[in-house]
Amino acid sequence: MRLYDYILSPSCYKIRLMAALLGVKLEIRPVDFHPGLEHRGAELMALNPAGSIPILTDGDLVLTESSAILVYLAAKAGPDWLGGPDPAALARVQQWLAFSQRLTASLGGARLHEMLLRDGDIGALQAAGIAALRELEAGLVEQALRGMGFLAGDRPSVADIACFPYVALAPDGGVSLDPYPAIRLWSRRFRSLDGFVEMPGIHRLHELKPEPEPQPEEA
Ligand SMILES: N[C@@H](CCC(=O)N[C@@H](CS)C(=O)NCC(=O)O)C(=O)O
Repeated sequence: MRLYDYILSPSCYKIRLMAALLGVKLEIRPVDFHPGLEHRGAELMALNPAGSIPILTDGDLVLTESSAILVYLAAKAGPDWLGGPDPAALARVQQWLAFSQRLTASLGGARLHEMLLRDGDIGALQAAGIAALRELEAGLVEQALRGMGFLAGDRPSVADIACFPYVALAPDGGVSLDPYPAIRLWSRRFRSLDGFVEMPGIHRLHELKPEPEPQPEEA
């Protein structure tokens, strides 16, 4: 499977993270997103007329939209990540997958504005991002009251992967995560998962590594 990828793209990172957590190997095809705008050139527009990455190809199959790609990888290599058999959990996964696109538009837009000097009303982007973060915080608090640590259950799903990167990178767009304790706990939980991989700006939670065993004194 080949991923058209940009290292600083949170949407592409979702796919790299999912693949790593599933143990799936991807062929990475780097895209010169910035400054080259390669994703808007003829070759990539033929694969995705929407002019966005990630794009995943698997043989003749061409997939666009990060949420669809996450579902594809999970269905192939780790169906537990799809939300399980409970209809409510499955629906909750779909709800958060749809919600994740609001994070992309708001927090992602603010990040592009601040980091790549893209046009846009930064105040409006940040305000929309804050509204989305408040919703996410409320959702995670509700889940905690049900005794669940992730968006659709007591284990992570594609919904968590879809929401996590733009939230973790919110400060790049000038939006602080300080007011959201449930989000920060969820992010810590996520960053300590086995198989977690990093991207620039999102780091593994080293603090949760076990304390080193005391070494016997040298004779
Ligand atoms: N709905 C798309 C959005 C992906 C997205 O926004 N990708 C960014 C890179 S992080 C992009 O390609 N943006 C096009 C542009 O800004 O020119 C998805 O989830 O795959």
